[in-house]
Amino acid sequence: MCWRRLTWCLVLIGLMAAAPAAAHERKPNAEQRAAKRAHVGESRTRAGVADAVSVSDSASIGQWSGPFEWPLVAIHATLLRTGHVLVMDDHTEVPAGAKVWDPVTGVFSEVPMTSSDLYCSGHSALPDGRILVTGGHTHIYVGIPDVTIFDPDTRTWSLGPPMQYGRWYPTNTTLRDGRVLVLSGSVDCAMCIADVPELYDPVTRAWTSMPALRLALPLYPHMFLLPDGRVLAASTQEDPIPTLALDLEAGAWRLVDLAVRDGGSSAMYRPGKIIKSGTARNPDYPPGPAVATTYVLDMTQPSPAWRETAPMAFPRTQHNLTLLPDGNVLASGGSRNSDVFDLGGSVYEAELWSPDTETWTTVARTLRPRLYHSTALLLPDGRVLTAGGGRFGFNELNAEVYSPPYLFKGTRPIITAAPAAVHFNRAFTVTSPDASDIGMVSLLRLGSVTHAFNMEQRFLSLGFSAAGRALTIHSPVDGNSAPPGHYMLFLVDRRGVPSLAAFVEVSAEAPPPLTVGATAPSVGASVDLYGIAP
Ligand SMILES: [Cu+2]
Repeated sequence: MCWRRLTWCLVLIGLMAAAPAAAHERKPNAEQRAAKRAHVGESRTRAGVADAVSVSDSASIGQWSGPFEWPLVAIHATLLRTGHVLVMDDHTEVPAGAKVWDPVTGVFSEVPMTSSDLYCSGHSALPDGRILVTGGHTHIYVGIPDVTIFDPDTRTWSLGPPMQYGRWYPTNTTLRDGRVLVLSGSVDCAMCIADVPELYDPVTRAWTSMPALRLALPLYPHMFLLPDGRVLAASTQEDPIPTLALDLEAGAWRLVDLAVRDGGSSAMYRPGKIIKSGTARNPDYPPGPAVATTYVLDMTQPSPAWRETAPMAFPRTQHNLTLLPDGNVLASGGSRNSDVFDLGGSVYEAELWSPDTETWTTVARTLRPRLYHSTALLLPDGRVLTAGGGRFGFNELNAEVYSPPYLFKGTRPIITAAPAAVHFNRAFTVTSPDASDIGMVSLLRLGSVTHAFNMEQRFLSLGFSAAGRALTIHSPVDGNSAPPGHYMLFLVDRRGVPSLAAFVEVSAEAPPPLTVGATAPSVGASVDLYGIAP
């Protein structure tokens, strides 16, 4: 742990002095009661996606269902390899505040967790599908070093070996061999960033600290494992930053793009290609307006730099970007300003981004705001769950589910058989009566989302050929393209209509060793992470 550089500390102290007090402890119970009264719908969702089609509009703008009353604020949401969703709230508000939601039946199961408050933790899936939760909450800006693991089969929690540092708002990034890199998070004050990266090995159940790579990234950095094995820091939850990449094998941070481009949410929409849009904003800062700007970065180019593309139709902060099986990106929720108490700033319209045209299209509106602490998650049936928002600001004890336009364009292709597991860089077979009509085979890692960033989602379009009812598909070449673990495989027809997902475990026959270099870090003398002159 260290204090951030003095200039940054002074700026933040100034901001904090003007910020609303007791950010994560506010309990607007009257608002919660009002929210319950305002909610319509039912407490269970149905699996059907086409049973309420409202004719032609839905084929162009999609359709929202809900809101459905929920028993907790979905601050954290993770798709499990069982097809269920692990949801977590602030445990001080909802004792043992974790539940599992079944998207097919709409039923919640209790999965009590009482040894730590996992609010504002990091989370990701281990290669076997268990969920690794790092850090959590004791107080605003005070993290815990706890490591908590959820088993989706037994629906039980266990404690792993603790990290060296307490972390509140950390980011987990799964690496090519299934190890998990954990970065950032507050230790015990607003300026006390856990700047030493830590690496968890699920085989040895041991942590490795990497003090030579220390870097005080702002909270919840948007990290991406690139196809070449580097780990990109594209932006963060709270502040714009210059763009850096961590080369673990060389043991160095390298500057990618010195230009500070804002991004409130980010996603890797193709291997090595990142989109970010809107405004990064810590809601503890004084409120400010959001922007609609959108940038893309192609890390497969020799000299990558952010390139501005057409903006969203609406300024947003605290929105979510969700990768879809047809390769497009959904922006949902967020606010025109960072005042979490101003529901008037809510953006209800969703937008779809096409990587082909690099433009946004406004689609259907939600009924509820999705502001700070809201989540969005791709489900195995191709719909997108949005839920939560609150526990600082208005508590949204409800969820809505979006059916994108592709679910209103006719019959869905069918997967009749798919392997449960594949190894890297192999051909495998999926059978479908629609094989001759398939235009894309997409593979999406199961999402794990909180604080406007999905730490796990990634999209791959797999090479394939069709013969009769068989599709011969080429698996991801290695763990840098697709870290070992569980994925949703979709067949997408030539109209862009996806099948239901088949769950596929992707792994190496023998995991390649990942060596971590011991040389000193090299961030670059001219780099100022926070845009503040030294
Ligand atoms: Cu939080």
